Amino acid sequence: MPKYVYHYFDIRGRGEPGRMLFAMAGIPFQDERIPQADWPKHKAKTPAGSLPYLEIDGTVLTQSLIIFRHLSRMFGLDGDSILDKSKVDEITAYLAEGLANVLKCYLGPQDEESQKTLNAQFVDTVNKSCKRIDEIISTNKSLDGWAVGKKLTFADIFIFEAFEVVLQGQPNILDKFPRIQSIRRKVETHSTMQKYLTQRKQTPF
Ligand SMILES: N[C@@H](CCC(=O)N[C@@H](CS)C(=O)NCC(=O)O)C(=O)O
Repeated sequence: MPKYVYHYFDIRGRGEPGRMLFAMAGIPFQDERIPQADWPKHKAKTPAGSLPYLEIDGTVLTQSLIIFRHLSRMFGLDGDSILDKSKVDEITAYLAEGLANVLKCYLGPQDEESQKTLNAQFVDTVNKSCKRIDEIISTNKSLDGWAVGKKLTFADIFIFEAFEVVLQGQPNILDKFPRIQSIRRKVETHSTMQKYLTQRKQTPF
């Protein structure tokens, strides 16, 4: 296995699904957590001026979704057939969009007016995303209860983590989506994930 160094802030935020992929696959990696306060002195030295980025034996990958896709492929968590892989990608794209809008609420301007606009934007994106993700899950003919195909993929991991952040702000957002809730419970109670989730560093988001 290559030597992996994963650079992100000391939060779950946009980067956590990468850490969860390593945990699910049982692959060791160096978890570099940059304190927010130190970011200005690090930024110019990073490959893209933003986080996360991943070093693989010294070769750099940027863009969270590309990093997640790479690790999913490496660890066999990207879906079996070509069509399944694309469904995993589709779900991932919706979740990333929703998560980016939630993070704007946490990391963007905190005044009341901006928060109102950002919140409305995030609720709208998440509702649309849930509807489409739910449709994809409902077309899975396998009875194993995962989002795509017969076994756990990155789509399930990301469904768990993205909504973990979303539910903090909108606790009822999944009430109309029992299939999504069921997948989140399956991930949460999966032995490897359960162990990771109880041991991972606790951060506000
Ligand atoms: N499209 C990029 C966006 C990365 C991004 O904006 N990361 C944020 C943290 S979640 C960041 O580095 N912010 C600090 C900055 O841009 O100076 C990705 O998905 O990796």
